[in-house]
Amino acid sequence: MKVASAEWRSGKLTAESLLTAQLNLKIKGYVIIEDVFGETQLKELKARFDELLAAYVETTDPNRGASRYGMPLPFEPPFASTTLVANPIILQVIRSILGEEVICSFFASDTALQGSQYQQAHSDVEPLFPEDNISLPPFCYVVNIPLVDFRPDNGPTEIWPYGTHLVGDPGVVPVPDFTRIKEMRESTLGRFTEEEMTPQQVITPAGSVVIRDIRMWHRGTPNRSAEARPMMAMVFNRPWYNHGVVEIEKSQFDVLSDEVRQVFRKAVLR
Ligand SMILES: O=C(O)CCC(=O)C(=O)O
Repeated sequence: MKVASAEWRSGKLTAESLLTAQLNLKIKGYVIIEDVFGETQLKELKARFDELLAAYVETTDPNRGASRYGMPLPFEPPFASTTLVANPIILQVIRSILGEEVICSFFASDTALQGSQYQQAHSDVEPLFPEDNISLPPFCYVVNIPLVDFRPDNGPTEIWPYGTHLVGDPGVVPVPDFTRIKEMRESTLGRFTEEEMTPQQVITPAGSVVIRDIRMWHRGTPNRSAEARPMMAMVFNRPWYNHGVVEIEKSQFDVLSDEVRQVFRKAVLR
């Protein structure tokens, strides 16, 4: 969805825009907010990201499937800018569903390099009440920030919207062990998700932000281009949900605005 300039200026969506975002998240399981970041900010983010990724790849084996890296990000500039980690519009949307007390509990990235293959479709979390098999209201959102345009050829994320985020049956929700991707893909469920339920590619330009229900089934796809396909990944959740923890240098935390500190109040300070 597009945000009007008056909304960017005031840092607040109108009631109608907010409703659009909420309906997308609740019914489809995701919403894309366009034009959140401009060229200058993107360039700065990408330049620093490329340096970190090059060093990481030197010392680390692929950890999200072949030629894929889940890389932690340092909570410092240019990544830890307020427009990125506590963007007023993004927070307004998330808080309007998860409540004012929302916290950020994950700050990292996912990169598909040339040669990466399909991941098994998966939800990022196990059902919260596995013994009851119930569909629950949203409690946790992933915020993905593409650092390059997501195109059909460079490994865009694929998603199964309109309902997979509401499936609470632990016998059905795919939560793969990434060492068993081949086996999982050959399973009944792996075939079913592809043949009976066609996924959608997230094709969106750099500068947009994808907010998705953490439960929605999704997967990485092959990057057939020569360049890496990086995206930042943050997780925002209701404060009682134990998703993870962000680590922040005390000196970095001390200079954060009150607004940012509020969202990162459960971070571990080093
Ligand atoms: O990189 C992507 O597009 C998705 C990655 C992902 O879902 C994962 O590694 O769990």
